[in-house]
Amino acid sequence: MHYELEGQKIWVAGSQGMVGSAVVRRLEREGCKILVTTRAELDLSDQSAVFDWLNLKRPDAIVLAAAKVGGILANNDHPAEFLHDNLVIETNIIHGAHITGVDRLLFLGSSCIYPKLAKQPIVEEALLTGALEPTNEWYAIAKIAGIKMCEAYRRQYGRDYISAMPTNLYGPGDNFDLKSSHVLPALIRKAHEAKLAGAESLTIWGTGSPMREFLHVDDCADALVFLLKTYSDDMHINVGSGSDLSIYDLTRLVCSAVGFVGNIEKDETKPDGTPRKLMSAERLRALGWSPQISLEDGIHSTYQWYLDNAR
Ligand code: GFB
Repeated sequence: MHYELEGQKIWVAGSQGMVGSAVVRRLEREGCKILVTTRAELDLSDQSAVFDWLNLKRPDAIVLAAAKVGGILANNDHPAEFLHDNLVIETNIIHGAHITGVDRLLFLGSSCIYPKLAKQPIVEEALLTGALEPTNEWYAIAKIAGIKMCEAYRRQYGRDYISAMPTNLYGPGDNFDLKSSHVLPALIRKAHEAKLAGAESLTIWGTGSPMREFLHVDDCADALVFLLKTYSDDMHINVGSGSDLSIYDLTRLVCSAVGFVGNIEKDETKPDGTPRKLMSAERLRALGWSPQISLEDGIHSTYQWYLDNAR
């Protein structure tokens, strides 16, 4: 399958977010016309506004990177918003795409769609084979609904809608707010602030033993554009780096990149979440894609981005 992007009109929904903006940067090399919207221009939770906008702009394809996202505590504390906001965005855009005749759409899920205790590395077929991780089941259920919508519109209407499941992402444009962020940007900020304060230690959440896989957002965007050009299948596809490490080891890597030499304390009143979620990268590798940015390089460049932009 080859979907030619040159000359096509591609809407990146969520273009102001970390993933959407990386997809825009990557698509700029493809010779396509990129449509973007700000929150003020188009409220993605407003169904009629989304349908009207699609009717007016008539994109050829959509990358659905818009979502309400957050780290373990944000997910745990705001189940209603994580479920509702994501369902609304997905139904508005996927159904809107169908009724306005958009034939190609790439939906972004998440590795948390898989069962909490799935066999590792997690293959795509593990979806819906077991109970979800309770801290993020609301987000996971919304994302599973999005995957199933793509599958349903393929099956019933022959629409070429596909789904990709990125692992834990990080990079430029990330959220560094300590309450709502994911672990990697939180650790960069904690290590940086501890270094400036001359602190003896920094504190991580949980036991430090959960294993996580990380992928730089520019690698993720490259994989998504690759899939947009080459992939057409009912089955969602994992987008990961293929290796993982413990949160404690990640903390040591971040501290070394930032230059913080103090101790690492643990706040075990905070949740660990799922013990491990390493996705199998085999399906995507077999198609000919693999990541280019090592975790060490990615942490260094993201720290630099934080120093230049986010502080
Ligand atoms: O990245 P994170 O928030 O999300 O946390 P999940 C990963 C692990 O890092 C957990 C630990 O075990 C956290 O307890 N951790 C240690 C920290 N220190 C910190 C810290 O300062 N901040 C944060 N945030 N974590 C999310 C899901 O799960 O992953 C979402 O909730 C989504 O739905 C996302 O799927 C990719 O990997 O646990």
